[in-house]
Amino acid sequence: MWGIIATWRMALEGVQETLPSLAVGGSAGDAIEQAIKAVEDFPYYKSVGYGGLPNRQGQVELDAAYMDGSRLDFGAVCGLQDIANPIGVARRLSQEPVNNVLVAQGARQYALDHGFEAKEMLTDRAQIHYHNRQVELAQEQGLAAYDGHDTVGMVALDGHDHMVAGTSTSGLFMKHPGRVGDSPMIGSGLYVDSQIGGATATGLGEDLMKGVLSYAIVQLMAAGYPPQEACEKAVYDLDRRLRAQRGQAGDLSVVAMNAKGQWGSATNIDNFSFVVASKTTPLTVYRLHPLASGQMELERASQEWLDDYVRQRMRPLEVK
Ligand code: SD4
Repeated sequence: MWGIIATWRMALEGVQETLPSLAVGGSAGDAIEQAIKAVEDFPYYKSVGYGGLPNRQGQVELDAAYMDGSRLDFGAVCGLQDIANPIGVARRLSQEPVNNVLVAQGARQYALDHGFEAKEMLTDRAQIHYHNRQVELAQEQGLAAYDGHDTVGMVALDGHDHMVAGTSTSGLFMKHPGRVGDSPMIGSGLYVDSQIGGATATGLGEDLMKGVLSYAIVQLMAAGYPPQEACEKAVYDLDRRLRAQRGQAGDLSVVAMNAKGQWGSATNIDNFSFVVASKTTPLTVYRLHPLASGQMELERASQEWLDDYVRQRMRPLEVK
């Protein structure tokens, strides 16, 4: 069996690129790195890699993580600036005996020392978004600075029963400098064990971390839950708990795949999209709509919706 599942429609092209290789025994690790790099390199996705939105001081700080589900190797970078592909650095760090998680200047120095490409990651377009948001914040009360954040997270299974997970993000728009979310945190943004399965999350990192959500899903799968039920239970339980204790819950969205290539997804927001393909599932983008019961209504995205998603992200921007 082989398969790959990823958060958001933006992962489609990257995932598609990996399928010829995965189908003939290519490695899950290479698939994750290749697919996430494709998202990092696309300048119009404003929450991952090049073109990612900056923090409130106007600097792009990137978080990424890579986990190998067989050796349980884990590497991550937090607050990395001006390096083209954070996922590659996270993967390289996962192979180190120690010093697997590096932040800020130390992460950047490591990347440069190991031959990773230096690149100015703040685009003109991201600067317009930043400028416009500052104008909007000054004009309108109650506007959330944090809207528009889509982390890419993926889990892959290859034909050698090997599973890998990865994440990459610029985090929340207008975040405090140095702020780190769930994406580079083992167990929260991602977790994978080749004997069980893997999961990855997107949404409000501060809340995703409270449930250590990816690890929780893998533990539910270990206890026998199919991926779909594991995702629904983990998201529903955390959402309910947060609402009961704190009066509100941030965005929580997850995808998971088990060691047999079965997959699942859940969310507490409307219209969370994800991409999946496996030996038995043709490449598909789904849109998810949560029902009051905690179960999910799964809708296959139409070609019109897929095209519109990219058109919206590439539309000309006006300076406010
Ligand atoms: C974070 N979880 O930094 C990330 C942001 C994200 O969809 O996933 N947005 O909190």
